[in-house]
Amino acid sequence: MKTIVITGVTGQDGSLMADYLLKNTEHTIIAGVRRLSVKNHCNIKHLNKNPRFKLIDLDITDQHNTDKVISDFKPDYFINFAANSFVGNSWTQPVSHMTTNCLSVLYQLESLRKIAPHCRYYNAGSSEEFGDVAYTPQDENHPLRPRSPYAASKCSARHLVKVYRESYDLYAVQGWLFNHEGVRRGEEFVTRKITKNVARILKEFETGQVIKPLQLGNLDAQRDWSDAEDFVKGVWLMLNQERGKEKDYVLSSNETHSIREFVVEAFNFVGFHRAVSEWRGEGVNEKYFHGNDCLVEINKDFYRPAEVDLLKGDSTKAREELGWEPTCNFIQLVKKMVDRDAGPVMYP
Ligand code: NDP
Ligand code: GDR
Repeated sequence: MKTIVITGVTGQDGSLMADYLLKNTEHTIIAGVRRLSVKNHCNIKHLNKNPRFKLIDLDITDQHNTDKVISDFKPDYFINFAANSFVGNSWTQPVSHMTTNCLSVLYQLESLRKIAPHCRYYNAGSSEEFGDVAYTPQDENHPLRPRSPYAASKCSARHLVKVYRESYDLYAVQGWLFNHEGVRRGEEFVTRKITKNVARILKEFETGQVIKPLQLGNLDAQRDWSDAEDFVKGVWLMLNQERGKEKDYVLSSNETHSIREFVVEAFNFVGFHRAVSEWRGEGVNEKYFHGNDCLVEINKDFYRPAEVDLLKGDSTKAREELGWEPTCNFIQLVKKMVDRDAGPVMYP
């Protein structure tokens, strides 16, 4: 039985990783949470009484706190999912992104090097590191070309992980995970924002209220979306490679879809069928209509100062070398999220 520290456990990936490990291993989870004035433990409240799930205070930007946790528990695995993870916010809080997503990684690596060098370490890397992409699909050899302070912080962390792996023979890896979503996704990310608003608009339509259109930014950005539940398995496989041969891998669906496609499919599932709905207008004046009802409009406040236009991964290596395989495709993912937010009953 091993001891595993997971950070970011109140978020999507950390909570799913805790569920996955509690179900599939006998290990004990030390779950780091930071103190907030109002608790946001909805993703982990079902684990409250599990004797193998122990909550501890861990703000990853506090070096002393990090040292103390690593010293107290001398973990076998340390999985760092905690981050300032919203790209759109990284232009207004760049220092916070760099501190949380990069400097904290350095605290963890330094602490592990000194106190628990046997520990296997994972830091959450991102397809955002590929940025203004040089080629498609993006694989492990793609250059790092960040387009946001968030992406720059993840690239910097990646360099640190590599340096510590090579300098101190630590087992330290950082995957490149393409977008992964699900019913625990935060509501400001575009997929969940869409499915939550589809549910609201359906209700307004059914009850004869005036429909308040969903407001979005750049509809033409393309993303490689997967189910987060598939990805935590991939992370665990990355953490359990043969010692000395550990590598960083891309996890992706190997497909790409635009925000526009996600919108169409999500509305289609609740009965605003694509056959009787249409996009009208151009640029900031573009709108999505179902008959005379406007469902979506553009608000340029959601445009970003610099955009990552196209992400499409190539996870061949992870599939061949780790034996990892995603189980949920794009349409199944949209349906799963719409079903959760709008209910499974299709509007005729
Ligand atoms: P979420 O935004 O859902 O979760 C982020 C977590 O980090 C929350 O639990 C948050 O805690 C915690 N956190 C933030 N700051 C601190 C801090 N100073 N100390 C302790 N905890 C903190 O992110 P995801 O689960 O979606 O992503 C997990 C990781 O994977 C992140 O590093 C993200 O950047 C990366 N990633 C995600 C992808 C995705 O598509 N989901 C793709 C590629 C990479 P609190 O609840 O207190 O705010
Ligand atoms: P992303 O996810 O930036 O890819 O980062 P997000 O869902 O925020 O944006 C995806 C794309 O949608 C466009 N977009 C909008 N985005 C949001 N949030 N809100 C809108 O209204 C909107 N309209 C259009 C964006 O411009 C963008 O092109 C996620 C995070 O989980 C990161 O932590 C992770 O590293 C990457 O995925 C891989």
